[in-house]
Amino acid sequence: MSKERYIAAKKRWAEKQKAAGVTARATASADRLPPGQKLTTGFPVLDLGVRPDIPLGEWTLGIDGLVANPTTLSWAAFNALPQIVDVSDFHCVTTWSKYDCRWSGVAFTTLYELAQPKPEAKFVYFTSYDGYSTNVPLAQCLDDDVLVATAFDGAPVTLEHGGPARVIIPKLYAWKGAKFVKTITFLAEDKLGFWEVRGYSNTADPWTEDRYA
Ligand SMILES: Nc1nc2c(c(=O)[nH]1)N[C@H]1C(S)=C(S)[C@@H](COP(=O)(O)O)O[C@H]1N2
Ligand SMILES: [Mo]
Repeated sequence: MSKERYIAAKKRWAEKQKAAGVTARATASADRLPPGQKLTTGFPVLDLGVRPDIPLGEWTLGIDGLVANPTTLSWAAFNALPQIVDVSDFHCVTTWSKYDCRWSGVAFTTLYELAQPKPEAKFVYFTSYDGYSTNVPLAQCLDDDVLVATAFDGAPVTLEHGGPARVIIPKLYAWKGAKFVKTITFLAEDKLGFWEVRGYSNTADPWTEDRYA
């Protein structure tokens, strides 16, 4: 979380506590749930009604656009890249949040270093095997908690949750993370994705309830 967001969250928390007549902090997680969200312990599934079951032998991840080194990675080549584990909270725009999601896979920064985007590249456009797409500024993709995940809680990401590989961008509403990811394209200009052209916010910040454009 950026310092500004952290301070804003603390300020909202303080105001809530004051309104409730609380003088001492009661729980450590009061400022962890973004405004308008409800905590769930389950894991709802959100998709377009299509779950493309790609055999691993046919799966590829393409990295293209404004890059010095365009690549198409096989499942074996992708999994041979350095792996990371990141625990993060998940916020869906439909108001559910899930804490402590333990994802593992390849850091976005690793794919960035591999592809060597040109200086003009400022945006990233993700396309998926189900026809979904979404777009994110490159700077946000380079946060150290952004990854292409192949496992959740130590087990392969299931098909319903976007396996074999899905994008996780914890600081944004979850529609910015493409399940069933197929291609990562680096662009100079922004290009709106599936939900972004249908009225969802382009910036998608859970802390400011930046839900719809
Ligand atoms: N390819 C693809 N990615 C997608 C979606 C989708 O329909 N297709 N839905 C998005 C939305 S709205 C959310 S909340 C999360 C849901 O992830 P989950 O089904 O694992 O909870 O995936 C996002 N990524
Ligand atoms: Mo969502």
